[in-house]
Amino acid sequence: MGKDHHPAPFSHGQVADFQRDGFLGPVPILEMEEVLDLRDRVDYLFQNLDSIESELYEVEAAHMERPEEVVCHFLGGWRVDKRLRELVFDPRLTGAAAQLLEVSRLRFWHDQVFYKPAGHPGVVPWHQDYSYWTRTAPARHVTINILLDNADEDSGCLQFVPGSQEWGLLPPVGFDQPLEKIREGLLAGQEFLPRAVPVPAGSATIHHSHTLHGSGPNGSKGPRRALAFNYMCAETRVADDSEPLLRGAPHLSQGEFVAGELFPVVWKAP
Ligand SMILES: O=C(O)CCC(=O)C(=O)O
Repeated sequence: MGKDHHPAPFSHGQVADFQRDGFLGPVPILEMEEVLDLRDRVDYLFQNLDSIESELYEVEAAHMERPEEVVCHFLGGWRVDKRLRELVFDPRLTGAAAQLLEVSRLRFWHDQVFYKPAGHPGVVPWHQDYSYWTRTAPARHVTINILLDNADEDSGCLQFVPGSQEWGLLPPVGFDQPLEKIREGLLAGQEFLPRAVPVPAGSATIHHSHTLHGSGPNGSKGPRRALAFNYMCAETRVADDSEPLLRGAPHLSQGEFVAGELFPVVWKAP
């Protein structure tokens, strides 16, 4: 895509692949100079989690308790870092998400950072994103996961189970659980045949909200850092208002649109 991005960047074939498999990638998104800048910014956030924690939506609690064991994962970096905030609105991301979701208006849900230091044993257990998002409905969400480092199986690149977006909703899995935890509850016919997707720095994978995905430990000599941007259909509503949608977000009642400053519309059909 590079700088000549188009609002609908994918070919019919790529859209068909996404619909069949539930994911697409690698997709080039960022220039290398942007990657270098973002590495510094993400390192800063990672190294200062204690002081910025209150500005974020969430930091993986098990990581804070056992940082040598559990992968580092936090939500809300866009509220702290200017460049992450700009990326939320970047047409290279929003055009891609809107096309794959087939929406005429796209809304931002939240961002995430996944940080695996060199040689770190932490994994991201197999999960479906929407299993953590049922407080928003309908399920029409998509994730763009951009790598800031070259990722392969050795450094714990993402893996996906093609077709699992059709399996219905599986239970949520804690990020401190074993990689294979979800497999305990799979049904006959839910064939678990994962595909690892190596991705160069600056490129992304994009996945459907119900596609099973996970990633192994980082056995490499360098960090494996990823930025995830989660988008949804602009008509998404609050399905459960018993708790704030995200920490610090203003209260929205059940049935209301998930809207407001924290959930901007980021793309509209021309
Ligand atoms: O980067 C990873 O290993 C996990 C990413 C993930 O779960 C996501 O982007 O939804």
